[in-house]
Amino acid sequence: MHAERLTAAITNRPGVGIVHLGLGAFFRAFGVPWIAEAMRASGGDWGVLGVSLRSPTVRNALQPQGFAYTAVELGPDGETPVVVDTIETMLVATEDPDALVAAMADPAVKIVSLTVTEKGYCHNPATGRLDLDHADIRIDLSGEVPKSAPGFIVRALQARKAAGRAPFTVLSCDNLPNNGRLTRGVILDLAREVDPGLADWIEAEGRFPSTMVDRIVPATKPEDIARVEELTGYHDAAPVMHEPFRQWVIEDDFVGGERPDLGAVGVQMVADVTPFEHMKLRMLNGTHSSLAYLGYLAGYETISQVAADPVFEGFVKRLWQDEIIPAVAAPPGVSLSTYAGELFTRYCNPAIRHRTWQIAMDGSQKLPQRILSTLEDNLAAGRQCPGLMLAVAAWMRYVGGIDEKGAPIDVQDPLAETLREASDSARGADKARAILMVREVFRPELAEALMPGVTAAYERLLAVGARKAVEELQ
Ligand code: CS2
Repeated sequence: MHAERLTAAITNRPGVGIVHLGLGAFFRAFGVPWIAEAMRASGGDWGVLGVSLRSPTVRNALQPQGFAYTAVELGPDGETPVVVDTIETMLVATEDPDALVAAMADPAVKIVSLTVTEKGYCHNPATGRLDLDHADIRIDLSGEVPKSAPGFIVRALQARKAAGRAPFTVLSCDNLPNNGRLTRGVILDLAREVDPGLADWIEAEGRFPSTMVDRIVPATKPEDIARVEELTGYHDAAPVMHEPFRQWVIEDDFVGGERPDLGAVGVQMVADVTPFEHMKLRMLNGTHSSLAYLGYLAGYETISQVAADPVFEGFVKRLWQDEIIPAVAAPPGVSLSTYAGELFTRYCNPAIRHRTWQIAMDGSQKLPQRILSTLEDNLAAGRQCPGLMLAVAAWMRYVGGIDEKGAPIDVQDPLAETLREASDSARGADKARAILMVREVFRPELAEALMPGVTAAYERLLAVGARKAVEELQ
């Protein structure tokens, strides 16, 4: 049955209404199934055209399966596989950039959604503005064909304007603060370089609703593919594994009001997403990153292993209670301590093998909204934050590239080289001072305010190691 659904030529497919840039495991386990549910509930042509901006891997895996795949929910009651068949087709931007621009300019497309990760917006993490010196943006501005996600969006909007069509709604689904506003700023900055008239048109007609997205979806591992085959009897080359929990909060501000009926299937359509997104970025992603760096240094492979260590359990609970909740305004009707308790239960799910190394990736792009903004608010209010300082120090130790046993760390970060050079330029806790000078991450005033606490925490990491340094805080 499962195999038949996966391989059957799917008839009565809806037309493409959404182009999704950066179709990875997260959106296939989150947005695509949710859009499918909305179409089942209320109809509409909201089929998804998926885009890989660089690598053909996902397209190559999905094409022979008619772009259908298995999403497996890993819950307390076991594994539940579901077939998702809402992806109409996929394009790889590097193979045929013109086809992608044409697809985005098609009048049937009403929404361009994105999960391109923090670095895909080509902005400066410390300021949130487009980085005009970014290598991909330079190509967007000088080359025949665009390279970056903002580059494709601007080019396609230009084509729509020239054809007298309305713009599409740009729906960012990445973990960035005010992701809609940030995307709008980046797109307008780029459009203004291309043609001020285009920028004015986007400013007036374009819509960039902010969103909060939440579901833990670890990268699919080879053993997951084998497990899905065991479970379903079918070899799916690209299944996705996810937790049961999901939450999607979207500002209801779409061009012409055109969107799938997501509100009918549990998506929260709101006027202002800010309190939800603050809560999630600071409480979930902030502790995820803290546990990832400290846990990695302590020798743990996954978040559930870290959470099972009582020392880390005490640490993260105190972090929420003493340092994060005081810096978060609760969304209407939400109890932040209940939310923290639910997060801890999610982290403990042993079926979710979410590697500390995966979460540790791209820290230079993640830290500002996950940890530094909370620290800033606490410092301004005169609140101590030894736990968050230790987390920042652990990140610094991590990007130094050598673990506590002297083994190299595979640091994945667009600023990896800069950070490594800063770390290598000094000795002992002076390494922390040197990294605080990296202006893409720390504004000067913030660096100064963090200096005493972060260097002291870094010293403890050097002296006693991550686990003991965490224990000392209890
Ligand atoms: C994680 C997120 O990898 C990471 O940085 O913190 O992907 C996290 O799992 C999601 O935001 C959960 O919604």
